[in-house]
Amino acid sequence: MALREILTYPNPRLAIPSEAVTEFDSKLRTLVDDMIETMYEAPGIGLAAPQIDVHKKIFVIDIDYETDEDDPKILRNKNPTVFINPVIYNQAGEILYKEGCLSVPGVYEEVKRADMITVDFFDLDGKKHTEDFSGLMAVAVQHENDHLLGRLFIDRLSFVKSRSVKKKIKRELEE
Ligand code: QAP
Ligand code: CO
Repeated sequence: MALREILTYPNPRLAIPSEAVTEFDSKLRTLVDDMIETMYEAPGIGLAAPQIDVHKKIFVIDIDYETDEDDPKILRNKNPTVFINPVIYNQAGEILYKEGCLSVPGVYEEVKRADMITVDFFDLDGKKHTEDFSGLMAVAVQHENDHLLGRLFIDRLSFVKSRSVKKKIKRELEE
């Protein structure tokens, strides 16, 4: 197990579209283990492979875990789901959620997404799953799937808001 470095905006490598996974082997398991470890350490509730500069269609999500009140290093109720080669369809309803992203640290903005989705995806054993998601899990899946397309949540804000958020980040990096 190893921690991987997380790319941050405006790194242009975050815009590279990911390719499908073809080999369900031990190398894939090690990569996913590292992604899960990196997500919990951050800490975050989702991480996509391109965020650690691996441009493959993989993301991990865990919206269930909790950190110990006394020792934030202790995590309880871990329940990570691994999504490989996901395809989202049957998008319905609307949900507004104030999103953040480990690749855009310190920025939180409301994004409108579908509130009900169906997702086809593969697990580490290469087994196909079809599952429905709503609420925070639907938001997380759409957010992470955007990473596989080379898109960030700050690309989904209004034209004016998106431009001002990006300018602010770049300005703060120059200081
Ligand atoms: C994506 O986001 C997501 O700015 C996962 O300083 C977002 O884990 C899924 C984080 C919204 C569902 C709803 C962000 C940590 C973590 C920061 C994250 C930060 C530290 C973001
Ligand atoms: Co993100």
